[in-house]
Amino acid sequence: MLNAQQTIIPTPFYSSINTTKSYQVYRNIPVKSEGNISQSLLRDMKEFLGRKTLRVNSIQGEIKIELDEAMKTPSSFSMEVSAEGIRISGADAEGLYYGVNTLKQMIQRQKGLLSFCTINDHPRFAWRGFLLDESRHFFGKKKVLQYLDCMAQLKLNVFHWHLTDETGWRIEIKKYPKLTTEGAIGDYSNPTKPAQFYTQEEIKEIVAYAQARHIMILPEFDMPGHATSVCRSYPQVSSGGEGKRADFAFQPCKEETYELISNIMDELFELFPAPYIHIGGDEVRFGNQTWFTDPQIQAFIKQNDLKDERGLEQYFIRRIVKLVASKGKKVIGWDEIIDANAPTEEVVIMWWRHDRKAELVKALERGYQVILTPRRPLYGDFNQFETHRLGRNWGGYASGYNPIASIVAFPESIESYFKEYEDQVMGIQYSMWTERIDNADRLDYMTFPRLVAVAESAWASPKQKDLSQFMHKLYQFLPCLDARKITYFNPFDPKQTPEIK
Ligand code: TNX
Repeated sequence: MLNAQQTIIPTPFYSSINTTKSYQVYRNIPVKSEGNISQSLLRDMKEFLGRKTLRVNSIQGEIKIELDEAMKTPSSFSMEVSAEGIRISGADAEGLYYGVNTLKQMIQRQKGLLSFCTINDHPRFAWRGFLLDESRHFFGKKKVLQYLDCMAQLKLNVFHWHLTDETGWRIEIKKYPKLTTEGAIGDYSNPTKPAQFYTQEEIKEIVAYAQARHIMILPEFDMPGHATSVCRSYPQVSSGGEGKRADFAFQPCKEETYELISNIMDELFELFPAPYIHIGGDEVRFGNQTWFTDPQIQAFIKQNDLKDERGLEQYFIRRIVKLVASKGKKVIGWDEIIDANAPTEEVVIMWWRHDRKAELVKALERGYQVILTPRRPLYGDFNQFETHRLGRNWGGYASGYNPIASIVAFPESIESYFKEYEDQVMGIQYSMWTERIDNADRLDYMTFPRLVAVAESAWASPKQKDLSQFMHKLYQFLPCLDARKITYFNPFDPKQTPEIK
């Protein structure tokens, strides 16, 4: 008989097992609750028991689900399997949700025959994220809902939705209809593809679906660079670079620009209840050449004592941070925004440039909260095996890819950089950029099963992490992906699944 550490993904913080005694769950087991428990959670548990291939029999004991306010760790739960049945205690709604989720995994894996055991569990990180880029290629509602289900099963809790970028604007904004009638046309493979985007009604439905699974949706509105799709739709706010990168950046010296951004944010904040908005802030220098020559912009830099174009970029970021704060939210931005020196209470840094550890250290030293999503090992558009050629790599195919093992080893692999600042590390995120991913099968293939390893690193305590045990559990988990009809790379037989195009 296996204990919870050996069967559950992600690995629980603590479990002890008595292998000589077990409790059989039958379909007709009563489900009881104590404290303020969500009705949908109870309904869900009952439905699960009814749906499964469990037998009906005369039973002893019950499943008891209770809120225990004495439990202090957020999102924590405990579970006890004994002759009396199963008791799940949760510190809060998330804890209860994860407790029920864990019990479902156990019943499924062990066909309802559970060894007596005790589990005490809580996440290592509060931020357990997954980014999906739907600007470069659009995958649509059905795919997003399926991924939210997978995330919930893996105890991931933030869906970072990259809905705006150079290629396309993917969300209906009532005040600026051209964002979708024009800005949503085309994708990375086909610039004339008819407009693809989410209506506000669809967004509301997806946000509610995520909320029911304790997943926060973080919208991203990329600025001042990567703003081509907005700038082409509303040229009065546009500036930018040369050639392909014309219209890449907002015109940072016009009041009209800030008005447009503010109005768009008002609609976004109506749709997304998250306390944060991601404002991008990356790679501005890729397409802001006109900032260096436009007389109006040059005069503005002088008038405002901004030193240079980089100073202007930082001015823009500080202004947006203030704007967002005035609307009661906080900003998250890519690590380029550290130097804007915006207040640490109002900004969270997402560190992505794995080759610039100094930026991570700088953010921590300056007191920012940080989320870790370095290209290596956490970008999903990177290859996952040495023979693969269609994804990105860094420094050569032989070693520049992101294998599962490197994800399981993260973030301990870089812990010397944040050791003294653990409290400021909110968590980790897998980021799925889609320039090179133009269909759902390839999206699945690049996401799975690596996302399972991300869940392990985001949830499990470092003391519990063990690569060979994880791989053993992953092998058992693959049928769950089959059941969901998800295409995946098989790390146990890499040659058998050729690289999916
Ligand atoms: C860098 S992540 C980007 C993205 C690309 C990604 C591709 C970031 C802040 N900028 O715009 O999609 O690399 O790997």
